[in-house]
Amino acid sequence: MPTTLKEFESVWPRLLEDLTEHCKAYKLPQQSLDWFRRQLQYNTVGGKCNRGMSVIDTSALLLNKELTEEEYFRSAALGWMIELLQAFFLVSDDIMDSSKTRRGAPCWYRVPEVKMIAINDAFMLEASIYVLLKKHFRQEKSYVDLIELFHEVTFQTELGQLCDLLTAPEDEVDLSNFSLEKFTFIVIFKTAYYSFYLPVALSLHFCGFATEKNLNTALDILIPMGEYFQAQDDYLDAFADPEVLGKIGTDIMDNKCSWLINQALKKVTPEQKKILEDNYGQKNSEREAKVKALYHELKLAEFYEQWEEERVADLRAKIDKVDESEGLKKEVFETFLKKIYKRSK
Ligand code: DMA
Ligand code: MG
Ligand code: MG
Ligand code: MG
Repeated sequence: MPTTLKEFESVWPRLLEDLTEHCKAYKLPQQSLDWFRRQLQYNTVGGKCNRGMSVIDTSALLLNKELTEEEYFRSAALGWMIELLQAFFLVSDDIMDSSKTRRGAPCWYRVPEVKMIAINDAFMLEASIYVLLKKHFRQEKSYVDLIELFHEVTFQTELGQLCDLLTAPEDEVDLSNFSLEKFTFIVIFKTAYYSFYLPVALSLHFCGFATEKNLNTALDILIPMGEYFQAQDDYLDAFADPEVLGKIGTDIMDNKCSWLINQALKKVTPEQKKILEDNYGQKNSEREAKVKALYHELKLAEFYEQWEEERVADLRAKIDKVDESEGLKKEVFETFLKKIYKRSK
């Protein structure tokens, strides 16, 4: 049985207490401690937690048994470290993308008393990973591998964010800057490594199955899966109901090299291209609406649905070929794919 959000969330208070104790040892003034606890809660808890929970589900599948209480706690702790990493990226991403809402609430930097303190808060979310990793995994043979994995995946994500931001300058809209090649680099680096490869790689280390072959197989499937997931994120940015999605899309106004604009550019007539040139990347909701209307005219939603079926068929074919001889299981990837196929949030 896959774990539930309720079970996963029940582990969080213990980790919050670990972080609190660490600060108390430094005699951190009460006001700062209260702030740190509040922002940890605000930014880390309340999401879908698919990334975090998949460390637990993957571990149960790899070990082929129900996890003991101790194993559950430890794999959940690794899962929460991914959620902390995600919180660090999201708090920063929302500042850089001028976003308004996240998980149905104001983005942290938009809470009136927070503003740019959010920058330091983001750093502290990241640093918390290594406090917890040291406390709970210091004695493991895999400790250095786990640290290196978090460091490398963080660097990869930051490369993706860099390319995402540089491809979307605020003051200069030049649609010829976009291409599917750039899109592919951006989404693999900013999303696929930390959202898809990281949970499975952590679980492989945790279970003692982190052979080179297994890690490579994981990369080979999870990077394209993450690519598909971020194309979905880009599609939902324009087409989903913000109430359901929990965030208001900003990609058109932010001049992003998204999946939709790249597909639109392949389909437009010269007249339609002019509409994009005049209206894309402007902080103006009427212009944004014109771009969305063109997306509808180009039938991008229907095209997306068809594209999704092809991607999923490719992924299923890849999963089918997984070599299970070193302890990896096809089911790990099947479960992952099931969670994101046709998602609406
Ligand atoms: C997501 O990019 C990538 C990271 C590292 C947060 P995004 O800006 O499309 O995410 P969202 O749509 O959630 O703001
Ligand atoms: Mg964003
Ligand atoms: Mg972004
Ligand atoms: Mg997005």
